[in-house]
Amino acid sequence: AAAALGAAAIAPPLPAADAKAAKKISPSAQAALIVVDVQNCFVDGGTLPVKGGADVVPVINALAPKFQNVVVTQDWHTPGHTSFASAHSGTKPFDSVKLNYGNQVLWPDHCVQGTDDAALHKDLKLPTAQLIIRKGYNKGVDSYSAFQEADRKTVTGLAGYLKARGIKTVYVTGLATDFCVAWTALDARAAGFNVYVIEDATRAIDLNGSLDKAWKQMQAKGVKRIQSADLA
Ligand code: VGL
Ligand code: ZN
Repeated sequence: AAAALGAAAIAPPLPAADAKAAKKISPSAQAALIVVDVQNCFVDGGTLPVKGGADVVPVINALAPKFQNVVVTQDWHTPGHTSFASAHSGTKPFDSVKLNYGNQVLWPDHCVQGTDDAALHKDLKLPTAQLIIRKGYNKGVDSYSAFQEADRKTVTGLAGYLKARGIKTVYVTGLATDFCVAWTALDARAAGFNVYVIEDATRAIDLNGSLDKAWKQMQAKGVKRIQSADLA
């Protein structure tokens, strides 16, 4: 107790709460905004709607002009894709099965290549986006992550692209927080990037506690959880 009192006596005064709140992040030229799967399939009227999914659109539209680098992803499945419950007899959407590469949640048929369901949300305004990366196009392997498919071996090329362009930090937004956003953020960390997830620019599916689990995993790996208001 005496030591604690001593430490308190010499500790510098804490900065005022408002001084801390005013310190905002300005994304540098070495930062990229990653906009994950803001597609018709994941909003109301789509095949795999995420609750409140469309609410991320104005938040992301306001964030994009703060970035010199913007990358967009699209879930882009073949018809009969292995992540669809319809491809596995005796299953229904949201069941889990074991496939040759590991556990797979089964989904309704969604984001099929070239369909309107797989198109980007019409109100998304990202005129400066430099790359659209499509994922999940191998029929027998899912890909939540924008970096690596679910076999944990096949890469999409995104890490190489970002590194070749000198990007060091990524800010991940989009749908869904607990699946494609979380896997993208975790793989970005594993690839050596500084990673932020902008929470209010995401919405979750939250299947059997998946959202809580995803934040815990991200926190454990050093992914930083911020709000859009934290950016200048
Ligand atoms: C996603 C489930 C299936 C996502 C994609 O974008 O989070 N979730 N496919
Ligand atoms: Zn999918």
